[in-house]
Amino acid sequence: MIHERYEAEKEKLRRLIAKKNQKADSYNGIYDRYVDPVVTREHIPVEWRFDLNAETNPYFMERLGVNAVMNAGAIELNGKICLVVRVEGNDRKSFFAVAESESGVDGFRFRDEPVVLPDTCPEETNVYDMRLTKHEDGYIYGVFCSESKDTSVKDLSAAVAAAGIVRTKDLKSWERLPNLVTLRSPQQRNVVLHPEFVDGKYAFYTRPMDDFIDTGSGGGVGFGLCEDITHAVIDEEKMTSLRKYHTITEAKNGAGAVPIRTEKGWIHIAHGVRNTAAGLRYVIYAFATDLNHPEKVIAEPSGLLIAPRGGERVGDVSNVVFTNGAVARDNGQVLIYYASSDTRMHVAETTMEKLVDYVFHTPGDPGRSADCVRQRVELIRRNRELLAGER
Ligand code: M1P
Repeated sequence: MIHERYEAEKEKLRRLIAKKNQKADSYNGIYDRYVDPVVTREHIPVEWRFDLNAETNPYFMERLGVNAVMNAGAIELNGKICLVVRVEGNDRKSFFAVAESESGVDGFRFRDEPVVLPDTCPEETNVYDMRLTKHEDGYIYGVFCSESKDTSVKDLSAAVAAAGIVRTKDLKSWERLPNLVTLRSPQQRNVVLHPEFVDGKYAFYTRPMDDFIDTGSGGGVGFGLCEDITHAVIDEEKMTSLRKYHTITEAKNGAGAVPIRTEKGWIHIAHGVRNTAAGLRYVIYAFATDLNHPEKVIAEPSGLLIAPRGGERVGDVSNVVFTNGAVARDNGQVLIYYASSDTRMHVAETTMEKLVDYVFHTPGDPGRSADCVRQRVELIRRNRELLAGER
């Protein structure tokens, strides 16, 4: 017998999914935020959490709770926006699940069951943060973090991060390929597959790391080529977007969404991390690379694009915004999906034109307070002259 509480919980979920999202009234001219998060733990189907049987679950308890949803890869497929969401159970293990929406800003609904990836790595403890690349070879690739316990040291928390690779055509059946091997970097996280061949090879943005948390000698976002995606091995990693002292990327950075092709260059939306007395602070930033040399940075607007604001600042890992998915639609709309504080998913909406304008016309970071204030005073004076002329 189905528990009487089931319908009430299902109705709550129906109302949540039917709720229209509104643009927030904060303004920066670059993108619009939305009032409500687009996917939260409350969006998880009731059947995924509860045993519905009144006999085996008389109190209608959550038997397999979900703690958070975050860090979703994003893609447009058959006219729908599909997010491959990182769902974290109460047991701290993450898995992937596809949530779909027509609008991309509301109405996200999870498919009937989560993604069950081929279980090919017995030592793999956790999987998370999939980037979805529609590659010109015809596959959709998912590159994600495959985390295992580091058994070579005594520290209970020691772990090893590698880049897992899967491919699909429909986000339903998935083929698992061997993990990426980077010959010169012991660990990898935040790896993104470039959507086009470069010199006839598969190209990856990497994030070389000496350690699971600290990037150590890793200087920023790397870039490497490999011949065969079914046994992906990268030897040399060139550097693209660098970590820099006293910037938003000082502690670390990492590639986020799959780069977006524009007439002027590839636009990258990534994350940067700095350390504070309150812990690490993660923000989202953007830069552009050369169309023919996707590792060569050609435009770097100063500072952050999206920072955690208001309620976004609080969650399981507070003061974090993180992106690993954006969709550029044929009508020019660009949807940037980001998680706040490792807890829920949001969207920021802009257009290709605005994104290009932002990346190529926002001044760069002059690097020192004295130069930054000069930069700002110049802007103010130009504006004052303009205002005086118009009066
Ligand atoms: O907790 C914030 C983020 O931390 C990691 O990012 P990075 O590798 O740059 O430190 C990731 O584990 C990510 O999942 C998480 O959101």
